[in-house]
This record gives sequence, structure tokens and C-alpha cells, in this order.
Amino acid sequence: LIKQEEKRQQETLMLIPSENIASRAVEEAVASIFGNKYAEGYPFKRYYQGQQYVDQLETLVIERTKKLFRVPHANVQPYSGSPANLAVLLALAKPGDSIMGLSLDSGGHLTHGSKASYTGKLFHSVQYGVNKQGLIDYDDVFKLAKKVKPKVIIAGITAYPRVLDWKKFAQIADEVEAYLMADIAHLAGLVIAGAYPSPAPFTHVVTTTTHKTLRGPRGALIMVTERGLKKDPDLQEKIDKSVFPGLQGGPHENTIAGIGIALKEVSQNSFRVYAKQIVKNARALASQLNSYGFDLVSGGTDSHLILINLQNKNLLGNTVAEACEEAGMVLNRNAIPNDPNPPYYPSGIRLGTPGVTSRGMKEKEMKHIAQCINDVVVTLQDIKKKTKMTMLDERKRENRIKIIKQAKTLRKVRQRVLQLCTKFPIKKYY
Ligand code: DSN
Repeated sequence: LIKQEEKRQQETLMLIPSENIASRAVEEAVASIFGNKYAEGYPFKRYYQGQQYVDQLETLVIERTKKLFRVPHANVQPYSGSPANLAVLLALAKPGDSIMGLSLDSGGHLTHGSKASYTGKLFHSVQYGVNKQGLIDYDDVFKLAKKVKPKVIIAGITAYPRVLDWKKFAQIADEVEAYLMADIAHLAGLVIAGAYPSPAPFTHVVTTTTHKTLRGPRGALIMVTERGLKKDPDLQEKIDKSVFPGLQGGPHENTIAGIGIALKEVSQNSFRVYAKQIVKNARALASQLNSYGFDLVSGGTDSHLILINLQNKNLLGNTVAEACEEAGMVLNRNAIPNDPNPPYYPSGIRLGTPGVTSRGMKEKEMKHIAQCINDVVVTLQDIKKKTKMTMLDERKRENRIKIIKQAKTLRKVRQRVLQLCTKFPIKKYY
């Protein structure tokens, strides 16, 4: 299965914006002997023996995190982004306290207080959204914050393509005396490279995963900023206690080793060039898709991701995502702001450029990819019209399979995608 997965990745375009291609060195660290070790506690304050190398390792990774993100404190133990966010919320608020985050269909994350997540059940979660243009309206957020008086405001995204105004969020949080937490899971690599503004000077806490634009192993970091320590001198202890023993047992030191390697890689100049290219590629892809009449939420992108509203194409996200996969382009269906359809059958698709940029593709290839996506969508529209299928029919998998089977063009697009993949193979770099 590992071999087959490798072939699949090699022969398809990774267009899911939260995915990326980690280096061989990261892979080796994650598979290393550090995975055998239990290390409950923190460096030099452990509960088990045999920690001389684990302590050095974790200290090194903490120091690298602090230096790169310019923060005074880092916890490198969270298993992934969702437990990291829960650990922060439980450190800063009590169950029943109010929190505010961006709603899922406006581009937030489940753990930003969505009702489906424990963050929306344990806390009194009131969510903010986006306006008709698909943008966060900071006056609206401020009005809501004054009403809700949240303990924590979460500023972070998974499907919001534009720059977040950290300063405005900070002003709002200060006015209502809330903690401000930034979740830069999607953006961390861009932030380090200077391709996206850093939240560190403005927020109290920053969380991130390590496997997206940061191009490391699947894991997470929690950082406390200078502003955070000023607001609450106990913040670092609160966060550390919340992670362990609050929420987790033994940290995955093998993953922490992989994070350490990724942090070394992202501190190199070549990574800065790479991260800037991610944004250039996303802009090129967005502008070409725009020229084909795709309705981009917020009109475009400032980052690595694009959200497309498919309502003007009269297609569900499911059909387009499944047909694109058939043609070798792996992206995901996604809700759009105020989606009239339910999350399992959303009206949009989301795509991003970190993976294809890791393969060395540039603006020219993005135009080619946009053309391939358009060819898929035009074919689907033709077939749907001919078969007189409705949106409700399209929710049934067997009907989508019928559409996709009739779409002969997909095979031709698949060949073009394969040629592109062969020209830009996934190299085991470093
Ligand atoms: N699942 C991630 C994403 O795709 O954005 C967030 O956790």
C-alpha cells in the first residue's frame, strides 16, 4: 500500500491546500528510533528515565521554533492541530465561557467553535462570518465581540483565501479584554518566509500544524508571544499544563525530531523562494480560473488557496472533485459562505498550490492546470444538461458515477496531467 500510495502521489497533482510533500530527511526522522521512547513531561522534568537525547532533541526544536517565529515560548508536543487548539482553549477559558471564531462555511476550522466539535459544545461558541464579498468585516466582528464578551477570540483559517488583519483583531480583542489566538496551520510556511504577515506581534497565542505549508511531519506547535506574556505572565505554564498532563500523555518524540528537521529546512533561503512561489502560483491559477468564468470567493487570493463557488456552473462540489480526481487532479469539495447545500454536498471546491510548487511547477504550469480543470467542468456541465439531472440527483453517488463515466474528455485530461507529473516528478529532495 505504501508503494501504491507513492505511485498515486507521483502520478497525480496534489491540489489540496493543506497537503504538501515532506523531505526524505523528515520522513526518516519520523520513522526513527525516537518513536520507541516514552517521555511524559517536559525537557529536564520528565517522569521516566532515559531522557538524555530526548531532552536535547526537544530543547533544540523548541529553540528553533522560538527563533523562527520570534516568540518567547513554544510547546512542540501537541499531536496535531485539533488537540493543540483544544489545549489552548482549555487553558484560556473554562467550559461554558464564551469564545468566538470564524464559522466553518466562512473558512474557519472545526476547532474554532463549530457546533460539531467539542470546542463548540464545551464553550458558548458564537461564530463570526464573512460579508457578501467573502471578506471578514472587522466592524461586524467588533460589534459581535462587544455583545458576546468572549474569553477567547480565534483568528485563523482553512478556506479563507485573503490576508487576515492581525492588528484589527488585536484591537478588537483588547477592547473586550479577550485573549487572541491565531491559528496559522495553513499559513506557517508563508509566515516564516515573509509571504504572509506574522501574527506574533499582535496575538497572545499562536497555534500551527507542521505538515502544511511548513512542509514537515504531521504535528503541531503552540507558541506564546511577548504580548501574551504581558497580558498573562502565567500563560506559558497554563498552556504547557493544558497539553500535558491536561490533554496528552507521552509526546511523539519521533515527530518532534521531524519537526526539528523541517524547521531547519524552512530557515534556508531556498524555502523563502519556494514559499513566495506558492503565492505567485496561487495568484496565477486564480487569475486563469477567473478568466474561464469561475466564481472565486473573495475574488481571488493572497495566499496559497483558492475557494471556488460552483453555483454559476450548476454543479456540486462532489461531482467536480470526483471528476477532477478521475482526471488526476486531487482537490477537495468545500462549503462556501452561506452555502445553500449541506457540508457533505457543498457548493464549492478548494484548491491550493503548496504541493505542486514543491514539485517545481511555476505560473506556466498553473495556467495549464486551470485549463485542465476548466475542461473537466465544461464536460460535466454538458453531460448534466443532456441528462437533465437536478442538484438533488447529483447528490446520489451512482448518478455522479454515471456523469463521470460519460465524460470521455476526462481521459484526455488525465493524459495531459500525467505528462505534467512526469515532467515534474516528486523528488526525494535533501
Ligand atoms: N483538514 C485541514 C484542512 O484541510 O484544512 C484542516 O485541519
